[in-house]
Amino acid sequence: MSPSLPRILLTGFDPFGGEPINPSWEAVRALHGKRIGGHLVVARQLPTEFAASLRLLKAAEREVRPAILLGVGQAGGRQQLSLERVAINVQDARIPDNAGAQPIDEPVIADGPAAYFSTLPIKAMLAALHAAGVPAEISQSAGTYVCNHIAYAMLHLAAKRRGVRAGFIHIPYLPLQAARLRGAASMAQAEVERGLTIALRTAARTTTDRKFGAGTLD
Ligand code: PCA
Repeated sequence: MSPSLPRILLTGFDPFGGEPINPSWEAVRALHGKRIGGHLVVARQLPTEFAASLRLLKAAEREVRPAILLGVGQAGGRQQLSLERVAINVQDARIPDNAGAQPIDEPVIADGPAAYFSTLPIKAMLAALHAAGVPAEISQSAGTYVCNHIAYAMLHLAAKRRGVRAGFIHIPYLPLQAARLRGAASMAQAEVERGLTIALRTAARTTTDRKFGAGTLD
């Protein structure tokens, strides 16, 4: 593996909300060290904590100097890979984070813009996932918890660095979680890893996004 390859900083979270496992970290850690689309993947775990996740992200970004930042998080209840279109400058926690913090209506970055759009080619990524038979959708909201916080922070960091792009993907529960949560949707880990690989390869190779409808009425 050449140290001169451009890098992808790929993050997953530790378990939260009483779950024993977080599928985002399980999938992300499996891609650490892989070469995807001419980039070297560097995987890092972030705590599901507002303050500490931001500190760790900033330190990892300084160390890795990625060309692409992709955050991955669990979205229990979602049925497919969710390519996030937008991150908003608010923290509004329905449950306390893993450090016990529960910010309500506070900004992620005090003087930041209201929102950032993903700078990854989400439509091209969606098309590639569908072509490969991976269930995926565009999501119009990453929520207001730690994932949105990190998605916003990644886009804020990327905005300050020329040519650096960032985005966020929410993933469903793993089957072993869904087995305890009656009726919850799930996706097998191997399929999540395959999907993330396709999404990253497409992101790495696509500079101009495609244009086709993938919006919603609600
Ligand atoms: N999902 C949470 C935070 C950590 C994670 O994996 C969220 O969607 O905000």
